[in-house]
Amino acid sequence: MHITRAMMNPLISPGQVSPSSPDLRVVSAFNAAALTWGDETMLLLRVAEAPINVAPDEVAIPIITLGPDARPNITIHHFHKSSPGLDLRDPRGIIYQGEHFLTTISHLRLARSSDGGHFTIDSAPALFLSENYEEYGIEDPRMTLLDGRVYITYTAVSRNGVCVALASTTDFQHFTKHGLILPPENKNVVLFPERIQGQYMMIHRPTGGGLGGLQMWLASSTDLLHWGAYRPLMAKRLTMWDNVRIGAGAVPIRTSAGWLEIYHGVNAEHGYCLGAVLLDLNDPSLVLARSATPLLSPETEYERSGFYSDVVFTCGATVTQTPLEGEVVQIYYGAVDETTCRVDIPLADILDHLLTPVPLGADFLVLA
Ligand code: MAN
Repeated sequence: MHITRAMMNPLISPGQVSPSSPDLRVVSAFNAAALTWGDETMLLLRVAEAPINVAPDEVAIPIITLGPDARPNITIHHFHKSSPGLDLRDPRGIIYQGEHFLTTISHLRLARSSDGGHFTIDSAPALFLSENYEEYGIEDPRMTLLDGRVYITYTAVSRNGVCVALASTTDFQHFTKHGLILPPENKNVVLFPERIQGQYMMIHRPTGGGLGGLQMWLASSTDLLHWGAYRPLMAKRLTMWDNVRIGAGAVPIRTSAGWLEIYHGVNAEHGYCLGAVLLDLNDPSLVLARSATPLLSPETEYERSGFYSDVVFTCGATVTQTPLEGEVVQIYYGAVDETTCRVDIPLADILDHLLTPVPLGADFLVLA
């Protein structure tokens, strides 16, 4: 398989992004939705920011409060690092007396490029926090073009949990928020780019504890706002590379062999990796093939060490036609929850990787 990381990786680093307010610094610009729009590649970046001027013996938590005029104000909560009941082990968040908070607050920012490599990043957010259910941030967008409108699914985080919200635009200048479409705990929602059997469809990832948990599901809708017909799609595989958790990544790509979905899988040895699954074109609940080994694992320095080490995580891919390799899938991915990178893989190579028979272990627990 020809896996080519962009020579210029990371394509976008936090230092290139201006903060949304003078009280904040940009920690990460990552997990971007991707869409081909005319002659350009549009990325919708997740920009994570943290408070500035924090004393070395303190940790500061940014939260948005909505003023009477509904304008978001950032409030910074300081915790002394030696406070009893404070758990600082995960750089992404703290637990204080049993309650979870995030160390950064995320919004969504546009970046555009005519070559898929050099990006111009907007100086202001495209989508910012404006609702109570977004008070801890909005994260990990995916963009799908449907009926001439770009729909954006994203994770909305608040004290009430991790939910999924929908927004849309037709021009990348004006954005409309449509509200929550899935209650907590749920994330990693991708919308299929066309109706299937007359229905809009999504892949989502409920985050249940105990039985099941952390596996991918399908749902259908007739209006993109009200969802139902929930059914499990695929589970973790106990002795394979995706044995801890899985979740949809890029928006599904139509191929002659089926819907190609690039998803993330986590394992204790390598961290967050990317793999692929092929779903039936007319009935995506039928899993036709699934990566026996990852397509991409954290291997380079910029994928192995940083804000949250050993992570490659995608929210979007584009397909481009090349003279030598035919259609090439350009997967944009976040590295170590800090930067935006790209890896190119010929579509034919991904399909070969998927369709080459491998012995299925007894733990190949596909719920189809
Ligand atoms: C979460 C996701 C991402 C993040 C990974 C790795 O599951 O929501 O935002 O990239 O964890 O930290």
